[in-house]
Amino acid sequence: MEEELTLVGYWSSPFVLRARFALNLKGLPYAYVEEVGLFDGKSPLLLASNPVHKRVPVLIHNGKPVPESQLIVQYLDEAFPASSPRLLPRNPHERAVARFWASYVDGELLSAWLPVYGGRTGEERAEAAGRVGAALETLERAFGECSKGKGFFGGDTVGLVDVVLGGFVGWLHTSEAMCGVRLLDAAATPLLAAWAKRFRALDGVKEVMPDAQRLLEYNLMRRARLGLPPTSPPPSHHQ
Ligand SMILES: N[C@@H](CCC(=O)N[C@@H](CS)C(=O)NCC(=O)O)C(=O)O
Repeated sequence: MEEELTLVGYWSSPFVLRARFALNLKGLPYAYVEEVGLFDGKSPLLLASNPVHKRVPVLIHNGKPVPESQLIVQYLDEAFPASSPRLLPRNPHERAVARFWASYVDGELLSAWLPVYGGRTGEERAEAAGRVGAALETLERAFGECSKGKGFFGGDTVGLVDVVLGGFVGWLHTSEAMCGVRLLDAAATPLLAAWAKRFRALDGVKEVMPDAQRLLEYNLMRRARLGLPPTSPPPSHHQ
């Protein structure tokens, strides 16, 4: 049977990027549909395929929708077991460990990150960046354990945690311009800084990784629409 894969997405979304990375790295052909009205009137396709949360990404496989980025990544691994790389380890304990760190990214890292670009004051954003830094230090230790001295959380090849954290790499690299704090910095988290460089250079990743300047412009536009002042780093936090 011919497989039909469609991804409904939005270019700047770290969650959509995860799904794109997984599809691209596995070499699965898919149609990409940009949800142009994500913040101003969602498309009938999005409303029908994710009626509960109405958010991107949604993967539609042979007409059946799968919402939620982490579920999509895991679904692709299960639905296309012959497509490498396998993103989830075969060993049940290693698989549980990978899921733990993937869920840590959406819990600790994401909740700390949101005020870095959505915070009202420079101080608020810099304080949030400090919390992101602490979460990244924890992930630095996780990288040491999961990668076993190889290049990725998944070992020699990319795995679930690489793809999940990888969705944030483009945004994390904008932190200095947003709040004056450099994140994914070799001085603080050398393993993660090197990993981020390695990850964003991969075929299948580099083509869809959003450009930092475009993200900054997008963030300014979103902030203006939400009535928030523009981001300019407080001078005391310049590095
Ligand atoms: N937990 C979801 C989060 C998805 C999400 O927040 N998507 C945002 C774009 S970054 C969205 O669709 N926002 C539109 C809205 O909330 O109305 C996932 O992992 O897929």
